[in-house]
Amino acid sequence: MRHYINYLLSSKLRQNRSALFCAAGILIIVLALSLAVTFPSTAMMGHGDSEYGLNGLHLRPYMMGTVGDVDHSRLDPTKYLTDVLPSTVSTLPDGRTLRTFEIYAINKEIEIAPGIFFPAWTYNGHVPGPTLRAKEGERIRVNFKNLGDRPHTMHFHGFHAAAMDGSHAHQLVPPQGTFVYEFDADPVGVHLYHCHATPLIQHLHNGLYGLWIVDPKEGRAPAKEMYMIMNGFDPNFDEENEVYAVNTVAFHYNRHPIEVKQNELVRLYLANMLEFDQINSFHIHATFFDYYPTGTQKEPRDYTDTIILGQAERGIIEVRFPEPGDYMFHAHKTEFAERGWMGLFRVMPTDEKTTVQHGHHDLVK
Ligand SMILES: [Cu+2]
Repeated sequence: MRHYINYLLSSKLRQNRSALFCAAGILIIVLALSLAVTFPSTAMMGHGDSEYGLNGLHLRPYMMGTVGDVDHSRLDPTKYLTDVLPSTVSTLPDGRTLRTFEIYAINKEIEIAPGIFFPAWTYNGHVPGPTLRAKEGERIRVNFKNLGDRPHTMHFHGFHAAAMDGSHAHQLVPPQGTFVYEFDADPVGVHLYHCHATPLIQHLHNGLYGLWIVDPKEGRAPAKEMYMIMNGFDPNFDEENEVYAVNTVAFHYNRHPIEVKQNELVRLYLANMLEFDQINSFHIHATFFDYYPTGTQKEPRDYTDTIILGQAERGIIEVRFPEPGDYMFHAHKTEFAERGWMGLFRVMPTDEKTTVQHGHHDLVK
């Protein structure tokens, strides 16, 4: 670069006054660009083309993450990770369990990265909406109230009568309206619910989605269980995501690593609800996991460290970390990872002398 600048300032050019101004202008541009390359924070922390673009994220140079933290009293991805919506339980005349949930739709401004606010439409004031969980064969009743300012619905993935689908125009629940969704918890697996009002792209991207999990009657093996929805946000409304995350807040699990114990079985209920982008992915470092698509089968389909998911694809990941330390997990799409979809598992040592295990596969016998 120096040679180029010297060339621009060569005596031949200096003879020409206008060329000198030209050279000085180019020099300033070159210096500015080299500064931007040397000190990315200088370039990224300014306001560029978009107030909410990469610049607005205040990315740190040389390490993943953002500067500062969000207000967790408004939205807490750590709490979301293990929270299930409380339900009331009663017994039906036929002896079956009736499980009742209360859900409301409400507009709420959420903080998706430090200092970046998004006018979300939410279920129960949180994005993602609360996790609904029940046992196979239970009767489910969801008392839905729309406290938002436009029609919304709840559309569940899984088995139910057409009248409970929450997808047709006549099934829209107007502001201040209510509807009772009722169906059997079936089939076993990890599913979704989301609003099905049009335009769908708007109602989904704005935050109206959550997990709906049906446990097998016999249960699953004991594990540390967590809920994760991969999502993204378009705070400048250009129909492209500027912020990516798992459970809404960019880099949250980098700032607040997820603690697990060495060798313990970790079970993730994972779904992709990313709008605008065609695919999303999930990758864990330094180990492999068992993957059960939609959680419907007893045997894993894959033993891998990376899976690809389209919108509404979901599944169960079972993983163990045999060594203590910090392990990254992130979208294996670098753009998504560097704009917030990145986190850490912090593996705490145990005293037990256990076999080194990756997933359910014993590597040392
Ligand atoms: Cu809606």
